[in-house]
Amino acid sequence: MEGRADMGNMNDIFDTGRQALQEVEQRLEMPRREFLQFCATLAVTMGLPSGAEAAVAKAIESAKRPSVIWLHFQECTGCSESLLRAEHPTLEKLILDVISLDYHETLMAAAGHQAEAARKAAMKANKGKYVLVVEGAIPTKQNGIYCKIGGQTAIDMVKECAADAAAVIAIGSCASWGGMPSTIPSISGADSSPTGSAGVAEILGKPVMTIPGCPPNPYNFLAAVVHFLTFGKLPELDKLGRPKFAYSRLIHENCERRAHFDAGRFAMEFGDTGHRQGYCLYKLGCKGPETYANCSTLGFGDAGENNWPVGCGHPCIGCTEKGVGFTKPIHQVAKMLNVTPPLQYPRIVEEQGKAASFASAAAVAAVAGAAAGAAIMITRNLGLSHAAEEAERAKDAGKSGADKAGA
Ligand code: FSX
Ligand code: SF4
Ligand code: F3S
Repeated sequence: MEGRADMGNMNDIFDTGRQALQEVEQRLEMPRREFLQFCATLAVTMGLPSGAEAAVAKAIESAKRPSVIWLHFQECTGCSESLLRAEHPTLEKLILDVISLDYHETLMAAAGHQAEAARKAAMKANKGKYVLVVEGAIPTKQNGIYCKIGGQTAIDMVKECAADAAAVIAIGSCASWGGMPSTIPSISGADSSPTGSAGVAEILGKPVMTIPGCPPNPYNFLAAVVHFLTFGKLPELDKLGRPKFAYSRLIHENCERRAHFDAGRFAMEFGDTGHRQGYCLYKLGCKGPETYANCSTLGFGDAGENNWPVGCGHPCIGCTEKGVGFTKPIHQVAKMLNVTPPLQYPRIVEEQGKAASFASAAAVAAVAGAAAGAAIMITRNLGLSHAAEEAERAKDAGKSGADKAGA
């Protein structure tokens, strides 16, 4: 993450806020340069203009820690786990310094009645000011009896906690729209998940901020919270409640394998030559072309570049996208939402498939108009390369059949 931070006016901050920085350095037990890089990274993640890192640093320095109540319902705790893997700073430091985590079932020491008392006390003391974070889906069938905490259903608890919250954040796909627990089983007559799992907005009957992903990228959550700290309000959201800074571009638009897609070079099977060479995973069912998220640019877990599903060689399953993740079969090819191929396919060695010539692309574009021509070309290229690959496979199958016959 550090390498991506815009270090723009870091020296100015060093000069003007030395005292405050010394304090924050002690509090966070983090070198000031690392702290400022962290602020710059968050500002870049939020898409703020150069220089905004100073405002972010100031908001964190002032240590106005909002009380956070974090509820857990139907989920795997992967959202919290992924946050625990954020290194700059660690969640532990965030808990102590950026937010005041007053209730979090998996992390708090208190248990039973003590835990419930801590939640009620935090809600009372911070009425109208606390941030409610919900992780996990909420079961609705049979009045919500499938998830109860302290004898209270998830439905009642989320309503009670949301009533006096300054902001509600649904973290993860489960809380955003139902996610994995809302998957309808493929058995005849099934029209909902066994427990009728729903997202927070559906239960509250009003929009909330959502950070979908299974798990979501922790930096998107941190950036949204820090936006709240810095500007006193949540960032701009799309119609699904997602922060636009993270979910306004298709994964396919910024994918490192995009050049292979445009050139018609596809992995056809896990472990085949194309897969080993990092070819596009579209034909293995990659949902990047219909999934909005910043996974391809942000990466996960501070483990360096390429640390995201496609970077690791697995097709994106569309985990951030309602109607795609946990709904479409993993190997079903994606719907192309935004076809933006180049005018001419890159002239590099095509080991699989045949690219159409620039002349034929120009001819189609001239007849059908640029946009329609582009769509036709991409379809044509997919078809051509697919046909070539099928022929190649048939040849291989014939060869191995002949080998076996000869053996
Ligand atoms: Fe798990 Fe969170 Fe997935 Fe859900 O993440 S990583 S099942 S989105 O609620 O814990
Ligand atoms: Fe990347 Fe998937 Fe798009 Fe291929 S289909 S370029 S792997 S996002
Ligand atoms: Fe999920 Fe796809 Fe990103 S599977 S983590 S949206 S690459």
